[in-house]
Amino acid sequence: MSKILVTGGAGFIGSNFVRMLLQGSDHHVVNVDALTYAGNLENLVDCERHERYAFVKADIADAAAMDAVFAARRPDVVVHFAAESHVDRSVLDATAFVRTNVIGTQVLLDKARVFKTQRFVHVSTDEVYGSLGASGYFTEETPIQPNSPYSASKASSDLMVRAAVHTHHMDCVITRCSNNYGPFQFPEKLIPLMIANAMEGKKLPVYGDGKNVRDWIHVVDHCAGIKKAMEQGRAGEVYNFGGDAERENLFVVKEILRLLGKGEDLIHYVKDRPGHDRRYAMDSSKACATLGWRPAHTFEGGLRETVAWYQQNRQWWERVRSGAYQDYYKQQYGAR
Ligand code: NAD
Ligand code: TDX
Repeated sequence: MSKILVTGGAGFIGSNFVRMLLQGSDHHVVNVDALTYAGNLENLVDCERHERYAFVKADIADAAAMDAVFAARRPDVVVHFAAESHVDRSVLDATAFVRTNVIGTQVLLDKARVFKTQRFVHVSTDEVYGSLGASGYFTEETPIQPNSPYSASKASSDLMVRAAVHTHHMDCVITRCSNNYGPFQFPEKLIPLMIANAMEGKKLPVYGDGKNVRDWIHVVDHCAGIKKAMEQGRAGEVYNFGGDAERENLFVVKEILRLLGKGEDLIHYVKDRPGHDRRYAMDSSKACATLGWRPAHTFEGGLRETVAWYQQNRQWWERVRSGAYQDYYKQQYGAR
């Protein structure tokens, strides 16, 4: 039994990971999250009264606040999810991306070193490798060539983690994963946006020609990989996780419409994203061979399950879209 400090646990992947730890281990979990627009404590309603769970509202880029958290909680392990995560927002303004993703990571590394945290798991992305042509895969040896302000900030944080390993001999592991989908994903990302828009009979905005390719992985498979990397990963190593599910965006959108019984006339081609990466595809063979990990979901099965979740949890995403979810923290924890 360890004390795990999870950053960004009120977000999409972090909340799924917190739930996995509470249900599938005897670890204690401290969730540190600033509750930006992407942080939603309604993602953890079923966990908030768990005896091994605690929530702290704090900003990872605030060194004094992190000092207080580490001094009070003395975590054995940090699993670091907190980030600005949406590429389109980074195109409009990269300031918060540099602050949270780069400075926030450096602050956490500093505190983990001072307070002798045993292990630091840094959750990163395939986007640090840049964009692929029609063939080939990203391996852990692929050079870092980020193209968006988001991926540049994530790559910078990866390099700070690498430096902490080499300079300070810290026990850090970096995970890099492809595009996640599943329950509790904020409806600004492709899959939940398209599901929610289709359910409301709104247009589905497809960027460019819709032929960009992403390698889709169910969030639970990603979380299982992070848990394995946390438990068995070797210090200083990078582990790639992908879903073995490369699909063109247009295919994904049409599949969502089919599952919802809606017509393709809702598809609306819009101006392309500036600097839009064409294709991502992960080679996860290292994680399969050394961690005994593999994705359990097929894309078709995972998408069907996910569409059903958004149908059954309409109130969850309607409260996100209306902004009502932001009142939840005040109601549950008081005005702090
Ligand atoms: P998300 O945007 O849903 O959640 C991010 C969380 O971090 C939110 O709860 C937010 O409140 C919190 N946060 C933001 N700034 C903070 C700060 N300064 N201090 C404390 N908390 C802060 O993101 P996600 O999709 O769950 O992604 C989680 C991590 O996984 C990120 O590091 C992202 O780069 C990485 N990742 C995401 C994907 C994906 O497909 N979503 C794929 C690979 C890697
Ligand atoms: O409205 C849209 N229309 C559209 O065509 C949106 C939001 C997206 N797209 C396209 C852009 C991409 O080719 O769909 C694809 C997926 O877009 P996003 O969901 O924004 O994801 P992406 O940009 O690929 O980045 C995601 O995967 C890697 C996450 O947001 C990152 O946090 C993660 O690191």
